[in-house]
Amino acid sequence: MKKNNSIISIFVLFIAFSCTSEDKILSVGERIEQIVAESDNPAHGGTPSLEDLASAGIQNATGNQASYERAIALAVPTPTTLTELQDIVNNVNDNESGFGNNDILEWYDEFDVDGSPSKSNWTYDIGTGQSGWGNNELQYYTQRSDNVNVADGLLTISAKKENFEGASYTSARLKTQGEYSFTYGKVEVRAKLPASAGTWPAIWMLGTNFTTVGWPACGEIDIMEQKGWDKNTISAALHNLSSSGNTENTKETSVAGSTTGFHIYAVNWTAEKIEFSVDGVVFYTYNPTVKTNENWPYTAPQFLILNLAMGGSLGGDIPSDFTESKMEIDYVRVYR
Ligand SMILES: [Ca+2]
Repeated sequence: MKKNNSIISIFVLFIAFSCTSEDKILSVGERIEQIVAESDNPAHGGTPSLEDLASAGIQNATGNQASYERAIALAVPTPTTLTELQDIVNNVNDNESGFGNNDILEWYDEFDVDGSPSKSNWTYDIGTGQSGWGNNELQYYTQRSDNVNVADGLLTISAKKENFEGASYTSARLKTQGEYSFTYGKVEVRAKLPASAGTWPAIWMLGTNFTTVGWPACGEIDIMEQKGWDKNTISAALHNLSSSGNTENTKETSVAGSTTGFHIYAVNWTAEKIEFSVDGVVFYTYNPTVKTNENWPYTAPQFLILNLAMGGSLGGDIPSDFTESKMEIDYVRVYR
């Protein structure tokens, strides 16, 4: 906010100077060009601010500032007219009300830069958590390259058998918490799942208010989980105040070759329903007819989590000869 005010101040000074020296005020088109130029790096506190948009003549810029910045920066072609900019703002407004088409790419990681995952996209949960992250999981999560690495266009999360900080296994758990969250949208994750028994891979989301209202009030959306003892099946689930833990809001589907090839695990979240699919085929829709605070906390931002657990309630028994198993992810894309 401080930065935005200073930008406005500079702009006002510029107008004042222009008026006295050349009597020239920026046209709306020039102001939009300036806004677009300032939006080149929106992930790092870029502009435009809501005030900037309003000063350019944009109506109803009532949504989330970061969403406008991302949408303008990602727009192809770059908006250069008031109409184009207004269309983008209108689309963001639709998305944030939950009635958008979820067909415009807003955030993604293609994992095309080797090394550690992008620090501007991902943070980590480290350690064993309380009671094995609530599920009696056996791994110690690290952010070492041994457990999480990007190479050849893929993110690889490797679970290993090794003695580490008192645990017998290591692995990794990445999240976008603090970096990216969204309300309503479509998530697509192209992944190849770990083959070994005893592994429990998960692609899921938690409400950002997790830290204040706790679980399950924050709402959890499980896009893909796979049990350690059935590598031909995956499941999707919802956890909230109406049902959590051994939730009644869950459904399985068979995915032949889930550990030998890549498949696209997706969720389409709108104000009306949450649809889960594999390779474009919807297998579960959650849409309580009467939505309450208990069964539908899904009106607020959620962040993404990718992890590979060992053992625990859904990992089950780990073979004594287990050494290593990995989940590979080609991309994570969010459309709104
Ligand atoms: Ca990739």
